[in-house]
Amino acid sequence: MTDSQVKNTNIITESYQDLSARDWRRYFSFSTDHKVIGIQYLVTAFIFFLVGGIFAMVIRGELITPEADLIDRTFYNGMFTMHGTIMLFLWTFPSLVGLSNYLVPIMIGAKDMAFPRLNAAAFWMVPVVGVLMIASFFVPSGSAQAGWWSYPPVSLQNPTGQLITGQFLWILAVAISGVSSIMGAVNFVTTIVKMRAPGMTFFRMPAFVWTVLSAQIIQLFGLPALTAGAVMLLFDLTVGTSFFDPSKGGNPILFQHLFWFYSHPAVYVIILPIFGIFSEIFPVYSRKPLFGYKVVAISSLIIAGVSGLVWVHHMYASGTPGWMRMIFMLSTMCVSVPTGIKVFAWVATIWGGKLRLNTPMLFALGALIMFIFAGVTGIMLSAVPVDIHVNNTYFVVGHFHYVLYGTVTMGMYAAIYHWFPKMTGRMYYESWGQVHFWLAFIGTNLNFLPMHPLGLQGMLRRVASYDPEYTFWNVVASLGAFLLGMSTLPFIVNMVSSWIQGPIAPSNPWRAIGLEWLVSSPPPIENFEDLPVVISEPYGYGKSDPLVSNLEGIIGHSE
Ligand code: HEM
Ligand SMILES: [Cu+2]
Repeated sequence: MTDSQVKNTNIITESYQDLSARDWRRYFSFSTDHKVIGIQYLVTAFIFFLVGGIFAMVIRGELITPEADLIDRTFYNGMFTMHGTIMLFLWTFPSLVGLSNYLVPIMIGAKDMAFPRLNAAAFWMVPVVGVLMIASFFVPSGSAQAGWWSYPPVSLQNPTGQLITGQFLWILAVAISGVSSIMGAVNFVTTIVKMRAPGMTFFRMPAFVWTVLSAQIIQLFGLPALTAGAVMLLFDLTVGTSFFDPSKGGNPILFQHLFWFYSHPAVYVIILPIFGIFSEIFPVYSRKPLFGYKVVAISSLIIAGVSGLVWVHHMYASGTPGWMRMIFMLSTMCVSVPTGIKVFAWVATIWGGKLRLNTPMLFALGALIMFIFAGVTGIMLSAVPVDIHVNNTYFVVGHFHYVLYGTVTMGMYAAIYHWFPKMTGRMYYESWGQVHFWLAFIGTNLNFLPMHPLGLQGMLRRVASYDPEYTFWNVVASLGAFLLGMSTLPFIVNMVSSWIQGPIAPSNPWRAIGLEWLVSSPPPIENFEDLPVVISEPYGYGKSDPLVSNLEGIIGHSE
């Protein structure tokens, strides 16, 4: 580069850098801007993803040999408990809430969320949850060890007799996280229902917004059950009530109902926005409208509804009577209908399209393939005889990691790459993105596929040692896990270096259709100069209809 070129880029970037220098400090403040909050959520969640990932490495390090020789068995219990808890409550939920926070107001043509201060308060509870969780490693009892679902009576054991135990901090953190999520849900539902721009009818909303709406409705009806269960458990643990303690006449199965009444639908709170990401990304990189948009949109609501009627499939082995198991087996299988419709719609969208295999598309395709596999093992598990056979084995662990890593985490990566230019005003480096994808895709399959034969052969989950006959697949899984852990490095390098010095992003690098792509990258403080007036349906790929009637007014006259 010659000197004059360097000077030139400096001039072009100056105005952006002014903004980003100011932004840098805003990320550490009680900002009420939904875009700042969105990025605060995403970065915080990713830091906890790394923590949960390190715990996963410790677990897989222990499991590379049959003997429990790397760490103490009690510590192992703490590791899988905190790994699962952190991954769910501090990675998937907050990262998706962050993405939704960033995108939903812009996608529906609003200047912010309905309740900006509530939004900021909900975010700042997340670091509190994280600190409580991590602090639990430093109390005398050590961290919680009763698994991420914290069933009594195991979770009520308190050998050290202290008040502040790891389990106590765990319950407190989960309860706070529940309150934060309820606050978020009130905000999202109100925003989507009340803040849409003129002309943005429900059936003109991008499918992603439909999925967020459906997911947040689940939060509203489900979270009170979990939060109530957590508070009752806390009372049992600390002040001697006996809601769940069988030795004092309590009923531990009641906790399982309260827990799963929320925690099954919770998996849809997580997966629905990922379905939304698929529905946004496939049309852009196939240059075709989303196939069956209205049906896809409505399917999200149907999935949310049915998801409230299936929770006992986690309790087939909890002494549930046969007739009840049959009912829940059938209702569970019903969820596959609207889900199958969506899978069909995505495949039909991609089919015959002009595919561009950029990093976001690769991640979305990889995630879709792994979701289809997880769907097959999921249907297997919904069948009572299969579940009774593999209950509490590695088959289940394999299944849900295909969902939580293969689909959710990979889908999150697709979204981060796709909207990175919009959020930061910089392009990421494509070749690093490709390396990240292939390492992650191979690593995920090497890591989690072997868990299925292990489970079918009878290897139990939550054990630090195992019979030597299971060694082979465990070695493969651990090597896959280390590869997967390493795959995160090119991602971090890419994100940090492109955010600091990547090429400046235009407002619409992917030639995508949507309100967020009409405004600058990053969007101005209140997103739009004037509210957009929406005049056509989303996904007009291959058509030439304009999306809004007042483009000039939206982006302001300075451009
Ligand atoms: C490199 C990535 C990962 C590896 C190697 C890994 C490995 C494991 C292993 C081996 C277990 C079972 C431990 C045991 O039962 O003894 C486990 C449990 C679990 N993992 Fe992961 N995992 C990874 C990523 C994730 C992600 C991204 C999520 C969620 C978003 C997740 C959620 C869970 C949950 C909920 C449990 C259950 C914990 C419990 O039994 O209470 N994992 N993981
Ligand atoms: Cu379930």
